[in-house]
Amino acid sequence: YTLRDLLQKFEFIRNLDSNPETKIVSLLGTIDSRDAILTAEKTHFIHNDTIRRQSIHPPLMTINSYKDPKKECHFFKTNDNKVKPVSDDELGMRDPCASEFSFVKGVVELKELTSNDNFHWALAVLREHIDENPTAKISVIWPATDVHIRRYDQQKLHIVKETPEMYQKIVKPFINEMSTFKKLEWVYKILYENSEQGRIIYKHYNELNANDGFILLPDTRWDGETLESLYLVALMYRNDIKSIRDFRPQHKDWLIKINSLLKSVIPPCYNYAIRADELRIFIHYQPSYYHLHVHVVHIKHPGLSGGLHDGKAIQIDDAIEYLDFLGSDGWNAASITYTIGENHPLWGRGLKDEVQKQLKEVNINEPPKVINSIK
Ligand code: M7G
Repeated sequence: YTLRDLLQKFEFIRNLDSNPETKIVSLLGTIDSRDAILTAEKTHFIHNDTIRRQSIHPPLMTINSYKDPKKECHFFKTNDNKVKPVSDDELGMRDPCASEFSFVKGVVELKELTSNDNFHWALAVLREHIDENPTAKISVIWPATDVHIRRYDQQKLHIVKETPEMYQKIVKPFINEMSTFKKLEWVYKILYENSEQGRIIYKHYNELNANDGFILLPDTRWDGETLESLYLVALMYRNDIKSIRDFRPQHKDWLIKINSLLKSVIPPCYNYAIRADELRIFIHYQPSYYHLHVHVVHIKHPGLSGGLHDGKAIQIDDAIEYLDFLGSDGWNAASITYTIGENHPLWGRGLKDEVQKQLKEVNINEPPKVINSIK
């Protein structure tokens, strides 16, 4: 099925989540009687023409070489698959209002609401275009598993301090169950079967040292249009690190190399419209997928719907730095505090009980059943 077919067959069941800040809505439904999650996200406004044209002509990827990524990344693939160097004109910033798709020149309908003193409000319809100014990014997960549905469903969050003992007893067995080929198939398809090949931004791979390498590509969360919500993901070839818990001092040099490669490769890919120190580079704990991958996000990214802002993100710089202090067992020996939703399987599999135990140990009682009742 194409995404258009999937949309036509979608039968609504209920709302999963909606966030007016991030302008994302997720619905649960069925397609051919199997569960489906439909997500729509409004795209940002045009205010930098250069970036939009970039994403239409994605940068040419570099293979096996990161010696001079800047140079390589100044070449782009055009739609008819030719390689073209970037002109000076394309490198410069433009007047954001000049575009016929901007919210200045691109207003096709306007309904003035009110004005008061020096304040004026109106509703507007803007000119849209599928390449130049698309309205929204739509994605479908089908068939969706229970894990997907729980992940997207609105849920109550809790702060958990996971000790090394809790990791061994509760989390590690869960991670082993989640590390099957089937659950990580999309990762292997990108790494080994050319899935999403046209979207790859950078590939660092050397057959003699395959474990060293990674593939950098846009995360499905990114609309591919708005630089300020840039969201990339770097998938590592090595499969011996399932989560940050497996980081050991001997991984330090490698992690440092990955970190600086990401910082040096990404800015030229986007015409230096983003700088290295505007990139938030982090990993999640708990992640949804237990195969090492690194998130790279623009510092201005508004809300990461259950990611950065709810305490799952560990900056890669911190993860590296701590290896100096954690001893030979690395992150295996740390207590890690993070946020987890009640729908996460680990909450029911023991984290809930442990949190209650920890609170009792420091004499924090359960809240009374009725709070602030007025007699
Ligand atoms: P995570 O930390 O395991 O999960 O990150 P979480 O962020 O959901 O907590 C996995 C990342 O991979 C997420 O940012 C996903 O949006 C992204 N991702 C997931 N899938 C299935 C794909 C995919 O097929 N392609 C791409 N490019 N990214 C994906």
